[in-house]
Amino acid sequence: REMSRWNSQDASPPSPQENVRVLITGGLGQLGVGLAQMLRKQYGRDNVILSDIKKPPPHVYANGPFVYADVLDYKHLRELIVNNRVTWLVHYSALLSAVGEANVALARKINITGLHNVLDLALENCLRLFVPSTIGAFGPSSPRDPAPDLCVQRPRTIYGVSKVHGELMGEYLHHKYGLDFRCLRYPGVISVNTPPGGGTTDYAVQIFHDALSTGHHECYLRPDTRLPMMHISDCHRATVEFMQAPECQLSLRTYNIAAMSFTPEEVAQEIRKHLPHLKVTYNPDTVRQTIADSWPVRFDDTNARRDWGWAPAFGLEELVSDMLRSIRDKRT
Ligand code: AKB
Repeated sequence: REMSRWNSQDASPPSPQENVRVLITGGLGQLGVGLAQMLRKQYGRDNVILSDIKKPPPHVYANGPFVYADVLDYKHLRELIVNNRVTWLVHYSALLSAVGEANVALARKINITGLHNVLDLALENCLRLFVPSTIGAFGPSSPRDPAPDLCVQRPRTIYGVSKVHGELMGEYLHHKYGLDFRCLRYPGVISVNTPPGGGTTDYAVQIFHDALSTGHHECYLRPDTRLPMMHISDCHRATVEFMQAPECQLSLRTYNIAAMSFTPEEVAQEIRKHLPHLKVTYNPDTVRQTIADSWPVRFDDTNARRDWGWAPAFGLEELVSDMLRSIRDKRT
């Protein structure tokens, strides 16, 4: 697998007229299905291919193409990209912070080896490549309130280390070979339809389900743990708008995006405006509390706002109303 393919005569970057054909890896995690839905509205159902190593539920098959793809299988991934004339790759396959600490070897394999495969394939096939990064790419020595785009990044989780590695590799290949690498640092993402899997910010999804079912949430973080968060529809819209931004507008290749920051107690208070009887008890677990304490409490996203017009639609109030309404709708 030689990187020099990028310089050969047979590969040229896609022209603006060229059909956008998207492949999403790790498509059955928290973010893939919703992003595919948004992209399909703009580029057509069959031009957005979801992939994962798991068997999807029937509605995923019904809504558009789905293929098996293991990011550790370089040759098969290459075959998919070539046969499907893929032009954009969205690389969602990764182990999140808490689950990564519980299985460092697997996290290293998926988050680093898998990323290397995707970077090589993007170079070789002149793809526009999106790789998400995270608030977890910062650590205890980073400025936390707010964390700017460019600062010290010494994360203490394998997840964070792999994400910093991804940011740096992508930017290196962009500067050296012109890879169209694009990376957003996501806050904790709050969604209804697709649960998060093994993150430190997951409580902020579970608390809504508990509020509507038992009326009691046991939180694994302290009540005053403030973290940046975002509604999933803002996250998808940011991703699509960033992928569509003309290259000449991008002064960076890795941007923070922000929407709101809250603590467990603040989100609980906002939920109590709708459900006054919500009870929250706190039982901090050492692993997730230590991770959260090392992450930014606020994100500075002025560069994203200036360069490509990022603006969130959801604040805490809108997020809480929308989550409660959506969960209720789903149940009826
Ligand atoms: C996690 O908690 O690991 C993720 C993230 C903030 O990247 N949700």
